[in-house]
Amino acid sequence: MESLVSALHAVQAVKFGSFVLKSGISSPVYFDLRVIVSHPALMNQVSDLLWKTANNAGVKCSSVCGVPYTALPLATIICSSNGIPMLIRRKEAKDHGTKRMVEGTIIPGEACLIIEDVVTSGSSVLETAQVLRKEGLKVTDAVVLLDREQGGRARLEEDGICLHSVCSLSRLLEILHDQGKLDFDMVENVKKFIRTNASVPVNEMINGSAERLHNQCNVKMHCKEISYCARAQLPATHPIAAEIFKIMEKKQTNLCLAADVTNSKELLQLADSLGSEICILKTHVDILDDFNSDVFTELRAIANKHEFLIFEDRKFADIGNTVKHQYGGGVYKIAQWSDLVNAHVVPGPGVIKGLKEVGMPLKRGCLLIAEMSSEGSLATGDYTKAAVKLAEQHTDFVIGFISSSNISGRSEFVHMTPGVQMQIGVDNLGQQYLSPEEVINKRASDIIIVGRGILSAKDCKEAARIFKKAGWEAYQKRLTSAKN
Ligand code: S5P
Repeated sequence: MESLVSALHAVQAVKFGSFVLKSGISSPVYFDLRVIVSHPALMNQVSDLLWKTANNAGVKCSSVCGVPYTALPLATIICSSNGIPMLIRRKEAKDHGTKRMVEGTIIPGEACLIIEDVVTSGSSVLETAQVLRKEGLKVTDAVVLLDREQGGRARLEEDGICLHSVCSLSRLLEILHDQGKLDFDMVENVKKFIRTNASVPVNEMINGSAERLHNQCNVKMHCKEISYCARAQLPATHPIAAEIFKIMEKKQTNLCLAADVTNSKELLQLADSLGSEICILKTHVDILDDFNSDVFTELRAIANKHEFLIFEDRKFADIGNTVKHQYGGGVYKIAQWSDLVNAHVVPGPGVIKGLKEVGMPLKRGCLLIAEMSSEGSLATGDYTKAAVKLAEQHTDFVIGFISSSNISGRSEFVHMTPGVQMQIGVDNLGQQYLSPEEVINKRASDIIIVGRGILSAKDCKEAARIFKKAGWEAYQKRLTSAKN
């Protein structure tokens, strides 16, 4: 192991210093295991260790398949040296001839072992497993050179795949430290970076500054590579955000209904009839003509029945002491029935601290309004960046943002985007609309908030289904394109 780690370091497959990643973030570590193809002795050593790791774990398989592309040559060496049949997974089906996704002789029912270079979220192993399973093969094990210890193992286990790793990131750091190649500060620095940037792929570097990239495009794309489900398991994810991610994955929906109706009965009817299509129901309690507290007891029961969370869109924007009363008391007693609330950041951290005093004991979460969908909004640029910073300082209560895109690039935060209709447009009061595809796929946000796009439809249930489908398809497209 020591010699392997030393060799990986020597060929710069693992580098330490200061790197600007494709995502715009600055990282103290950079992995590029692709370089090992230029070092035949190292290729043999890695292949040998991968195979030994699988054997030592008692893995039995009839064939081996490498996740394209880096692990392909590793699988080739393993198969050739050990006399094991190999299967090749295509990244895209051939557009002529057999249209096969897997090349080689497939014997349905037989076990195929997956080989991979690095596992982060586990998504690329999972994708290969799905393709192999579709062909009737059994996939129960995967062996990886480096486990970054960022939730991949748990994610794969959920899908019935046991992950065996030659080396973990913490072991690699330990070895390099013992060999005098990394000082203590750098080890701690990398550990901290990996912990707080759980989903950032550190194998895509750009030349240029993070700032420049950020200015070009406000969308931080690195969230794209990992599923809602995997994000639920990240250590930094707040329990409320984890619950949202789990509901989204289970119900296959990233739709939040903006239930902007003025009558309680209508609100409850909507919640019950559309509950199965949504992950969150957003209310404006102060627009109800006939508010009484029983309505929200009933709404909670409906939310439990259909598994969605309730988000009161109160947009708190006062000093801490005032918002505390507004949130916990008054007629509405919002904190008693709403899982989530939101706040403007214009008052500074006090607004979060005030809300926190009421919300934290009740295990509630809060979204910061970092951007708005209305024409001429002042929540842009430095204001938006300041909102992200505030969220980072209050992760025990803040679970994400109201924003037009993925502004934080952090997988543990939820990004919710209002101003969504099937067609781009503007209403007569300056509300600007984007499509689900634009919001979820192109801008890498997580949840679409839809009000009138559903409420003004002749058939609200059908309209909700259309938005649900469009939002989910855009999410799947995003995951797929991130992997290619
Ligand atoms: O910037 C924002 C923030 C929010 S929360 N723009 C918004 O439109 N909203 C809310 O989203 C707004 O209060 C309304 O409840 C919903 C959008 O409704 P629609 O009918 O325009 O889809």
